[in-house]
Amino acid sequence: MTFICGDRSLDLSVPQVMGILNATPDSFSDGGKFNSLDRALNHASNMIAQGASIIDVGGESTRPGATPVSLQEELDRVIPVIEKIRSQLDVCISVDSSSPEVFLAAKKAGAHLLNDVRALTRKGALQAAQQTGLPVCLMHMQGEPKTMQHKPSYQQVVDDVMGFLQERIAACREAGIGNHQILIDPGFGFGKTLENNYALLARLERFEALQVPMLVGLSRKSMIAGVLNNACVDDRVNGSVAGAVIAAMKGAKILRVHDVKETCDALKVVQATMAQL
Ligand code: 7PJ
Repeated sequence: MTFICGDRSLDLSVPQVMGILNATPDSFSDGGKFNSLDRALNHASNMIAQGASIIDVGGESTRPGATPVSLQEELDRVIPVIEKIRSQLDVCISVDSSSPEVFLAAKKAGAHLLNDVRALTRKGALQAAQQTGLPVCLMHMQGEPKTMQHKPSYQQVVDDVMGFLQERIAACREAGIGNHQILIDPGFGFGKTLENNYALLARLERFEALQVPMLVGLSRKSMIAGVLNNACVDDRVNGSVAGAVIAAMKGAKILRVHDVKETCDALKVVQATMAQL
C-alpha cells in the first residue's frame, strides 16, 4: 500500500510515524522551545533519527481556546521551516494549515502533504489544495478551536464524524482531488468530550469503511490526561503510546506524535503482532 506524496512515497503497509514540529511561540507541549529555525531543524532531525517518516510543520495553534493567527504570521512561521527541512533533510514534509495561501506557499517551499484540521472547508481551500497536486489529510472538528470544547454535541459521535468525512471526501472528488490523495482523521480532542474521544477510539475500525488511509493524533492530548488524573504534559507519554497502539491495531496507518522513539518502539510490537494475522 504505497501512498504518493508529491515526489515521495510512504509505505502504509506498516504504520508510519508523523513527528510534530510546532512553529508556534505558544505551543503547549514544547513551550516554544523550537521556534528558531535551527532549533526546528534540529528537532526535525532528531525525530527522523528516532523513526519519523513525516514531519508535520504547524504555525497555527489549534489547541482548545487558542486565538486565530494572521495569515502573514502563519506564513512567517512555517515557510522558512519547510524550506530549511526540505534543503537539509530527507523526509516527507507535511504542513498543518487550513489556509489556501499557506497551501500554495508550502508547496512552493517543498511540502509533500497538506494536513488540514478544517478538512478544506475554508473559502478557496479545496481549489488551492487541488492546484498543488499534493495529498490532503481531512480532519473532523466540531466548531472552532477558540470555543470547540464549550459544549460538544453529537447524535452518535462515530456516525456523525464518519458522515462529515464522507461528505468532505465527496467535496474533494468534485474539486478534482481523488481518493488516492486523501487521508482521513477523526480529530481527537477537536470539539469532543472525553467520552466522545474514547467512543471514537473504541470504534476506530469502522472508519476503514471510508476506504482511504487513516491518520490519528492523540499524542499528549486531554483525552490522555483525562484518564490520568489530569497529568501534566510530560506525564502523558505512556498513555499517548497506549493510545497510538490501540489506534494502529484498529487500522490507523499514520500516527501523529510528539514522542517519536517511544511510539516507534511500540508500533514495532504492533507490527510484529499484526504480521501474524
Ligand atoms: C491534530 C492535527 C490531529 C491532525 C493537531 C495537538 C493539536 N492534525 N493537528 N490530527 N492535532 N491531522 O497536537 O494537540 O489530531 S494540533
